[in-house]
Amino acid sequence: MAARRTNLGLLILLALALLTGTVAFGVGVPAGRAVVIAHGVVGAGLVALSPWKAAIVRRGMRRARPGRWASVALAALVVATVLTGVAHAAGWRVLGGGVTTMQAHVGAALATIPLGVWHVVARPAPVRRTDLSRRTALRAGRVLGMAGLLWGAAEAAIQLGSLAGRDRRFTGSHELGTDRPARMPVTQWFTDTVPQIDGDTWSLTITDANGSRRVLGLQNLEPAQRTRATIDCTGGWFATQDWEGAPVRDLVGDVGDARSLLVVSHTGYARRLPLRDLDTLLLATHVAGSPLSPGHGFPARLVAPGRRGFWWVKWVTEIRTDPTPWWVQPPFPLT
Ligand code: HEM
Ligand code: HEM
Ligand SMILES: Nc1nc2c(c(=O)[nH]1)N[C@H]1C(S)=C(S)[C@@H](COP(=O)(O)O)O[C@H]1N2
Ligand SMILES: [Mo]
Repeated sequence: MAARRTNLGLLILLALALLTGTVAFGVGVPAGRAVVIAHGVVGAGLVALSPWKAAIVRRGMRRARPGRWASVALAALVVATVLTGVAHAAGWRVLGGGVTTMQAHVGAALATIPLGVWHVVARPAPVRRTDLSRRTALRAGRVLGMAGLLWGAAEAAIQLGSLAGRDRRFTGSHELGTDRPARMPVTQWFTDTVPQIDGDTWSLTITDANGSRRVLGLQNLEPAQRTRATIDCTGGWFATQDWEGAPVRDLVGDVGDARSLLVVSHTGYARRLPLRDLDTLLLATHVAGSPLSPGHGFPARLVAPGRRGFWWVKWVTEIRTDPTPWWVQPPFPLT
């Protein structure tokens, strides 16, 4: 295979890996499984192209151009990304030092972006008209076929070898602490720390579509509904629990023409949810029959079935119904 075409193939695969990986992070319902599988196949495609790239690398290293060590650093990061991806899939949930394998995977993947951009600018592989040929299509098909086989072989090894990763969810996450909330990790997105909140003085402010406000205390929140739902953290674990609390529908009052629900934490952390979720949302005060622990959101946290963990706002102090569309926010939290 021509070097230029190999490099173009790598460029496409790298871009697709970053894209599908990011989308996989948003997956909360089984239909998203396709994206997660596609992500694995794209990663395998990089591995499938590596014998051809190895020849390019040898030639490039002999030329000894300035910046070649930056290319080597890029290679190290891509290898680390693939290895942590496969390790996570196989069941190696925690890498060490409090860092999950999935966190390391995403960290290494994001670090490839600046080096990758530099590499492509410094060592371009221009696209030619003749690249749009039957031959290229056949070769691309062959690489995809190899990638599929590689991915299938890895998945078969995980299943047949009975590795810990065999029971992972459609998001790739591993089960941890189902029906035993005390075994569930206490997880913050980036910067939050667990606040100590006094249940007697805590209050919840609810603003409806007309702007009228109500303030509730913990004694006003009847655990009237039980919902069995799965929290699935992008850190790579999930747990299914019986959550009890107040249906958010019963709390918010008049929704009028509102489009979203802003749920704000005592810590300032917040997510905006589409109003169509209203009937499934629960403001939980209890889990598995006991009040929430401080780490898991005492006195009240959002339960958002079908959504990834970062939507499950802990230590809720405010719920606001308003006309802003839910997507007017960063796709992932920033704090
Ligand atoms: C998985 C992603 C990639 C990795 C890990 C990687 C790594 C490397 C390494 C280690 C070298 C040898 C050192 C050097 O010449 O700087 C190299 C050379 C090179 N790379 Fe990449 N590369 C990747 C993707 C790409 C892409 C996307 C392009 C272009 C679109 C590209 C174009 C080149 C070129 C033209 C050379 C020089 C070959 C020569 O001098 O004969 N590479 N790459
Ligand atoms: C350079 C970019 C990336 C590469 C080469 C890459 C590669 C891989 C590979 C090879 C796997 C193992 C798949 C399997 O064996 O099933 C994997 C898994 C995974 N990656 Fe990535 N990845 C990249 C970026 C990302 C990003 C940016 C994210 C999220 C923001 C992400 C999220 C995931 C997830 C959730 C899994 C688990 C899937 C499963 O267990 O089946 N990846 N990745
Ligand atoms: N206030 C607040 N709520 C939050 C977060 C946070 O950082 N701050 N992290 C979210 C993320 S990423 C996850 S996975 C879940 C984790 O819930 P747990 O700690 O009860 O397991 O809480 C969510 N709610
Ligand atoms: Mo999370």
